[in-house]
Formats: sequence, structure tokens, C-alpha cells
Amino acid sequence: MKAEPGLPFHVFSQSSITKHLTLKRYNDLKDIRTPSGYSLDQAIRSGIKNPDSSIGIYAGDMESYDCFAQVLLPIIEDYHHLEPGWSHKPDLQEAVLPDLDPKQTFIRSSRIRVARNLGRFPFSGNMNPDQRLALEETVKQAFKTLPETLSGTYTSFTNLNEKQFNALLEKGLAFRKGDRFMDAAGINRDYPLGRGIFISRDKVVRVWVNEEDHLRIIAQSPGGDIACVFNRLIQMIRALEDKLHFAFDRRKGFLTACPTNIGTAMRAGVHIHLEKLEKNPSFLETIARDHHLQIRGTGGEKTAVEQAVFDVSNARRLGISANTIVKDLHEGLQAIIHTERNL
Ligand code: CIR
Repeated sequence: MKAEPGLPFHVFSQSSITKHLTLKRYNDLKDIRTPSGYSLDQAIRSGIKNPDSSIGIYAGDMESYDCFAQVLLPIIEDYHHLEPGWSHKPDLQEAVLPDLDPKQTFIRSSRIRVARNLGRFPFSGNMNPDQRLALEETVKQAFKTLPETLSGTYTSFTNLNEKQFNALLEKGLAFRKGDRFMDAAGINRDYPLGRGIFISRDKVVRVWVNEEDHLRIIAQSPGGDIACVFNRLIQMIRALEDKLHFAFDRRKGFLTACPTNIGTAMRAGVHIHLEKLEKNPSFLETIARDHHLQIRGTGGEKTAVEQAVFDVSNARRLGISANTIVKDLHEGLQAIIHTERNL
């Protein structure tokens, strides 16, 4: 789609901002500032610098969703395929679901994460160094109050030398600077200042601090016992939400830097080895569509499939509860494993 003349971008782009940021909307919003001083021009920096963006816009604080609703709402409704009258579904209860692959023939690992931001801080692309450090300190204090079953260690990346950091990275326990999309949005600014990771003693629960969102709360375990992973995640979310005030809106759910994550802000997925389905991609695509799943490369978004290991996760995050997401994933994986066995 070609953007209208008068907009700050005139590129041939398929991004959501090219589609939904009309000249009228741009002119209506361009002089508005959120309480933390964030502007529409800042919000769309990433999409302008990266014309191959699929979305192209990031919120700079929780108020961005109201101040720039004229453009963000159509983007959200389009991306999340929302019907009129949509709203966040708050259900978050422990689940009971059988392990689909107890011998770990197909499912290598299960990982469920939620994004959370603290309402009183600007979002990641809009933070100064003092704010990043203050956020890290606030979260560190909350980690100290965790019950015994969730307790663990917080490691600030600035306290690590290169060798120590690389050792964490190899174990999948650290995160690097984000990609060029996040970079243009300001999310990588001052890295690694204020960034770090909390790891529970049993290593199942981790929390990334000051990545794309203030917090990424993650539960991860080898094998396919999705319910077990989900239940550990819920325990951690509940323990932290008692101490920290997460950015939340009754209709839009949990508010995140990227509008693709709002709502439950949850991504529940597995790494699954599918030798036969790799050669029959149309079967996999059909099952994924029927169960609202997303098939990605081994390394996640915008990566290739290596040695037939696929990343299968939920495609929907808003207008659907966390429990329904996990149920959809479970049913979809059952269908995938059944097809793989019988091909
Ligand atoms: C983009 O607009 O392409 C990047 N900011 C990433 C968008 C997030 N992910 C997605 O569409 N699944």
C-alpha cells in the first residue's frame, strides 16, 4: 500500500501504520504529547526507519493507548482480528491438561511468557537511564519478597564480565540487544544498563527486566507438560502483581510496548520436532489455522526452521483468555502429533 502524501513516510510498505495512519489521523495526533512527553513521531520511528515492519509503532507509556487511540485501535483490531464489542478476558486459573508427549518424542520444550509493564514508568523505548535503573531497583525489591517456592537470584547484566555474560547467553538465560525494529524505537538505548534476569532456584521461572517490556515473566521446561509450565507461570504472576502495579486497561488488558502483545500479553508455545510435517507444510498450516496457532522458525520470529524443529505458539492474545490460549495450544498440538505419527 502507498502511504498518502503529507505523511512522514512515502514508502511502499505493508506495515500497519501505512495501512491505518491516514493523513487526517496523523494531523489530528501529531501535536499531542502523552504525560511522559511521548509523541506520535516517536511512536512510529521504528516503522519509518524499517519499511519492512509488519506493524511499525510502539507505545511509549500506558497513556499512549488513549492519546493515540485513533491509530492504535484500528491497528489492534486488525492485528488481533477483533469483532465489534471485543474486550480483554481476564480468566487466569491453574489448568489440568495431560502431558501430550511424556516420552518427549516430538516436543522438545514448552515455554509460556507474559509481558508486563509498570504503570508509573514510561515504556522501554521512552525511558532515560535513571528511570531504567529505578525500575530495576523496584523490581529487585519485589523479587526479595517472593515465597520460598518461587525464590531465586537476580543478576544484573552490568555486573557481569563478557565471559560470565556469554555463559548465561549460551544457556538461554540472558538476552542481547533487540533487533533493528526495537533499536529504531529506542528500546536498545543504554543497553545493558538496568537490564538483567531473575532465575528461580529450579530454573523453570525466569523474569527478564527492561527488555522490550519492563518485565517478561517466563516459565520454561523441557518436554510437553504445558499445564505444569502454565501453573508455575501463574504463581509467579500472582506473586509479582501483589507488589507491582502493572499497566492495565479493563478493555485492552495488559498494556505493552508493541500493540501485538496487549491483552493477555501471553505467548504459549513449544519447540516441536516434525520431520514428516516439514515435508507436508500444507497439513501443518491447516492445523495451525484451525487452532489459532502461529508457526515460526526455530529461533522464533523472523527465523528459519532448523533440523525440522518448529516453534508453535498461539496467534491470538487479546479478546481471548489465557486459559483458552493454553487449551487451544493443547488441542492443536494433539492434532499436530496425531498427523505427524500417521503420515
Ligand atoms: C514490526 O513492526 O515488524 C516489528 N515492530 C515487530 C512487530 C511484532 N511482531 C509481530 O508482528 N508478530
